[in-house]
Amino acid sequence: MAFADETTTAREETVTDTAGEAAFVERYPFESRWIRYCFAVAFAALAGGGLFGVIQALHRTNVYRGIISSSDYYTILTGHGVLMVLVFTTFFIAGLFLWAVTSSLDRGVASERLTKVWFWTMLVGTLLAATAIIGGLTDVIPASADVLFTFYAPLQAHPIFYIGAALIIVGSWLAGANYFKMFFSWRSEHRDERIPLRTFMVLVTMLMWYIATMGVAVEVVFFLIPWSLGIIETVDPLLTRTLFWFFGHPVVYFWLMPAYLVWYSILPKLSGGRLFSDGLARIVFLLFLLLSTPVGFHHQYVDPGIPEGFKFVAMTNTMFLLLPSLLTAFTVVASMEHGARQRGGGGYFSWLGDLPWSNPAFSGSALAGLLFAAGGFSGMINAGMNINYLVHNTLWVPGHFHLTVGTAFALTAMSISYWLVPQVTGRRLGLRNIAAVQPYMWFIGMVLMSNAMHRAGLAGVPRRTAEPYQYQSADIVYESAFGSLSGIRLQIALGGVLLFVALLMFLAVMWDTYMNPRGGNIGVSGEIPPALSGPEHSPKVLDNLWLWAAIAVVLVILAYGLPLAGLAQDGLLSPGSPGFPVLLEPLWPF
Ligand code: HAS
Ligand code: CU
Repeated sequence: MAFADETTTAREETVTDTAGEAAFVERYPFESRWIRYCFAVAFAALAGGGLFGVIQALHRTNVYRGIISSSDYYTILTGHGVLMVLVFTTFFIAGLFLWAVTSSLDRGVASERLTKVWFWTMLVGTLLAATAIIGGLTDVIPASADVLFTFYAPLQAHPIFYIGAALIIVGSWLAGANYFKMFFSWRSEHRDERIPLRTFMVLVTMLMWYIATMGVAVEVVFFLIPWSLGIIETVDPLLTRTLFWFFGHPVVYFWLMPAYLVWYSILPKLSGGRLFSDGLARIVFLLFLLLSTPVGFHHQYVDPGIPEGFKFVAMTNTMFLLLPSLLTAFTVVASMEHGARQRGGGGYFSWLGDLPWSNPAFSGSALAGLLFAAGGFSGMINAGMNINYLVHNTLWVPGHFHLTVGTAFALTAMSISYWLVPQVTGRRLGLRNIAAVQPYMWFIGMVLMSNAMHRAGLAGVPRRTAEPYQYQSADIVYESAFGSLSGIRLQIALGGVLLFVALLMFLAVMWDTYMNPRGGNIGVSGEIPPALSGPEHSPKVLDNLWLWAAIAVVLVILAYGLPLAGLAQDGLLSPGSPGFPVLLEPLWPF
């Protein structure tokens, strides 16, 4: 498959080349360096997380159990989850956002020191948490953290795991402060202008993030850290779970909104056209700010002790929360169609063939969108209180989130790196033929794995288990209706291996790019054409970020005030539970 050069295939009148305009790295060398550092940590986490992923896929499907023993399964699963959804995501997003704000405001960071501080805070946090997790595999490190990425009490990790997680979050707050400082300095010179779209998207995402992380910050700082240090003896598992899910749902939009930033601002240009509507994009982001947090109880439908009425409210809010994604499906596909028609495409559907499918930055983002549509539908099923009882805690749920965070986010991040990394390094993309195939490899692997996971979940196969035999009785019920469970297990393992190969291909391309010489034609243009319907067609009140943030806070208080007060009524630490397993290892040398 040949790799089409975006600058040569796109039509002149829709995507202008930036001949003469300095590449991003030359204009913003400081920002580029820290974006590169963020991406380097993100890709290292992806490599480690991917390795853990394929090991556990082979182990739990019984295809190959020679690498780990089942007693290490939860260490590997925790490593996979934390590296992928906390480290890879957060660092990639920090770099992407720095690029988005810098390029759309056309100005560098307001404080170089702050940039270094947030990066190092997040990195130290990552190293602490990773040390605790790796400690589960070796006696050399007297720590462990086999608590999975949801770190539910009463499962207890070593304190450095929680301290590390807290530092990652504090670092992300400081990164947000950095973007806001850049915005304020721009605002002082552009009083009456509309906020440039990419900066608007970053700021709204960060406001949502500030509200969402309050839940987990309270959980970790006031309960889990003192508890793991032995300062308090018990915690209330239901209260801490509720605080976790206060954060745990909106965190998924912290992953999705950066992917949407790419789909709204870069994908239309890669398609050869322009974004359909700037105003609609702003509304979508504001809807996420308003509705992301008051829905967390949809992860706790089966938790006893939370009145059904609150769960019902969360379900209703979740259904409203489908709206911004459905609007996105319309706007982004319309923009792609516009691009295809600019490239000479026609017909109702045949324009799809005129999209630049051999450009991996395009194909990866589009395929990520396509699989997200499927992930969105399984999300709708999760969200129904009654149907949730059928799928909760089964393999259906990992099937769902590998399509969402594992594809909508991860594949978009990888594919847009093919476009972004040349700009922040000044080097031409390496191994272009491998890059052109890589998104398809991910797509096929994920279709196999996630489809099989969904089906296994319907057969009652539980999630979070190392043992394929535990659910053998389900085979009898299932075999006649849907095929055999052993076939499903094989598809999961095969999909997992293909995903791992795709991941290695991505890393090879990044490495080869880094080895390319700097300077010359980097093969991509960073210019992004304006929307067909620009911000002037939407009301100015959309840019009043403080108003929307205030409304979002009120909605959170309405959704969470009473339930939290109810949980706290019998005391904040009761009904209490001691930690399991009990960890009383010395804190130092670790
Ligand atoms: Fe979810 C569980 C409900 C979205 C992640 N979710 C999870 C977990 C994770 C996760 C990690 O209500 C597991 C947590 C755990 O460990 O326990 N989820 C939803 C709903 C949505 C949703 C209603 N989830 C996400 C996103 C995630 C994510 C996004 C990460 C990024 N989820 C749930 C529920 C549970 C849950 C329950 C609990 C389950 C349980 O019982 O434990 C919605 O936001 C989805 C809306 C999406 C759509 C799709 C629109 C389509 C678009 C595609 C456009 C196409 C393009 C390309 C651009 C309606 C936008 C076109 C290409 C061409 C070629 C034309
Ligand atoms: Cu959720």
